[in-house]
Amino acid sequence: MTRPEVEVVECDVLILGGGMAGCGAAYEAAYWAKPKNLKVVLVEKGAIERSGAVAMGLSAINCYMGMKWGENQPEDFVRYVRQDLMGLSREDLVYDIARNVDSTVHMFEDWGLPFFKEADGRYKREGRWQVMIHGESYKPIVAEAAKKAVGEDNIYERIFVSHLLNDAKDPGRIAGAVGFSVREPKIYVFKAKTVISAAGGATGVFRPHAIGEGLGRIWYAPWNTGSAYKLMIMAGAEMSQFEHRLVVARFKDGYGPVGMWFLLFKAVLKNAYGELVESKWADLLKEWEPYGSGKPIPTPLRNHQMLRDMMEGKGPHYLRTDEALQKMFADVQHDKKKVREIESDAWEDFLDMTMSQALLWASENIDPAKTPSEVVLTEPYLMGSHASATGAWVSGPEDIAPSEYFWGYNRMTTVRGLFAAGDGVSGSAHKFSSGSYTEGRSAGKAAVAYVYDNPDDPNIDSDRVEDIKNELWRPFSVVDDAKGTSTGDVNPNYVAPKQALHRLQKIMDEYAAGQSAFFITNEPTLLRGLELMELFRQDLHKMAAENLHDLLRCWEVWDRFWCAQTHMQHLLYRQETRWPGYYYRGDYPELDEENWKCFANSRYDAEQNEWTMSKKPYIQVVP
Ligand code: SFD
Ligand code: AMP
Repeated sequence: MTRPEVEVVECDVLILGGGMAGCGAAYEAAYWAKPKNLKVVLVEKGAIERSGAVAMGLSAINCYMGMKWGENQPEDFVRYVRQDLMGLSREDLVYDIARNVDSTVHMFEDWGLPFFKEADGRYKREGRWQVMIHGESYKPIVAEAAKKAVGEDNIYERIFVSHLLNDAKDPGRIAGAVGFSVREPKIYVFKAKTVISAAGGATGVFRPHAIGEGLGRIWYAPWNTGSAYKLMIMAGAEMSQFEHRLVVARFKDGYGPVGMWFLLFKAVLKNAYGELVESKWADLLKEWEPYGSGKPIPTPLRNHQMLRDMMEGKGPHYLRTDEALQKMFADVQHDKKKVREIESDAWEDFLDMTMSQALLWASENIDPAKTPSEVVLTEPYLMGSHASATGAWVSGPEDIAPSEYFWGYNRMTTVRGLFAAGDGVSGSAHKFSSGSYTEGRSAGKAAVAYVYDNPDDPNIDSDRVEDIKNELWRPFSVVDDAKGTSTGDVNPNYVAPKQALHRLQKIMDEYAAGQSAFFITNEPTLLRGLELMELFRQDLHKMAAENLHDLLRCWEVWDRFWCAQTHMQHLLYRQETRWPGYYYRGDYPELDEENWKCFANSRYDAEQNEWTMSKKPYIQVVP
């Protein structure tokens, strides 16, 4: 590969990732930036019209209060999230999203997103927090608004951001980022007064169910590789709840979501012998008080019940779509038109969001009204926007954050001028697409305020940039140096990115509580896993790229590697099992409210290659 050309881009606000949070940040930052003519730039590895977790579309907006209809208040939502997360949430952040999310959703409707409506004009509810949309074009609608807000010239697409730049004179402050084009040999150096990390959660860290040709058929977006986290970890930002992860029940092999089936269609989960999993294992919940008896049953505890049933050998487990739909048909007296509508909603759920599930049903001759469908638990994902809370430790909003959670600007990390949003922020689960966008808006507004208060130019260390350039292109020189020693993928002198990915997924699956280990680990297992990770790291410098696509894959492996390392450090640190069904510490199998009802935080020191772990208090904000 030829040596890359370098382009330097200077701006005030730099947004990394044009997904839900990134588009929200762009929309809001552009508004507040106008009075002083500040420049807002957004960088995206794909094309924002169809990038990120919402690329395929969605069939519901899972975070909407409905305050104008008196449906819910922000306080209700905080209590719900607290219960689902088994006690541990940053209630200031959750409240902040809840109080603003409705206005975001109303904007989406103004921009043309079609909603299912009730006769009185309300959004049709799937569940208490979820509203139904015809959402195949959700992402193009949201992206268009972001483009209009910041101007197309300020959107840099097909650029993979790989490094953050700390200020040369003040390393505790952010100065910009570096990325490379996935279309031409070109490196971009972005010099910025403030940066918002909104580059999504991490999939592919653990070995999934489908391997080989099916490798990418997972539930969460396969192209989200944990960049939001890796960038912040390497820049020295404090991370929180990085031991947390999401493991969810999904339709087997197609990975279609189950929410609409549980909540709207009232389908139930039964084992192969017709036993109702939830009631059969109701007593299990008593071991997890005070959360076990709360409502709803926390997502990890629902998993825990299913896992116990699996270990008793009672699978396969089925979501009884057949029973649920037949009951609904009977309720409408088998009126043909109404039956058709119910069937069409059921199929649209997948056609809007996870087409593979609809295709799988068609190819397996499954009519959901006649045949139940298998459900499995996924491999773990690292993300902060679903029933999960992995991410950066950020400052809360000044009017509600307790002093322990406040250091100046809403959603600013512990690195000055570096903000996070969406999957990137920890402790504020259940924000989903609408909450992530809302959080992006908050971060965008606060980032502009930061620039108003800190107008001085950042200082870029040119030696550091030179080092990064060489590091980025290393996978090409590895191939050049190894030319002629062998052919194809198998070469004694290098590792193909896919081989590296498989090796990472195997270590994580076996040592860090993956699905084949039934989500169990302990200290000796984790320590052995960390040894293997260290050996793996040495080999990773031998990753090889023949073209720009390979280069992208190499750097995606590095993202996942750093997420994996940090995840393991956190698993090791928290000496309890707080979220059974997500993971179990075999050596600390119980909840320990006295010692561990707190946040576990980490900071990585890249120069020393050391993690510093600490506890941060949980403070109840909402009674
Ligand atoms: O029910 C770089 N989600 C759902 N949310 C809902 O509100 N309703 C639903 O129905 C949802 N369902 C669902 C969902 C997701 C998926 C995949 C399915 C079903 C199949 C969750 C939301 O989508 C999710 O919470 C938000 O999208 C999170 O927002 P954000 O902004 O944190 O992540 P993103 O949208 O994926 O955007 C990240 C962007 O960063 C880019 N990127 N750019 C530059 N350089 C790099 N190195 C980069 N790395 C990544 C990405 O390309 C992307 O654009 S249900 O099943 O839960
Ligand atoms: P999912 O389709 O599983 O991603 O879930 C969509 C929404 O429904 C999320 O807000 C989930 O928390 C919620 N949900 C899914 N299954 C259940 C369930 N069995 N009980 C309560 N809430 C659920």
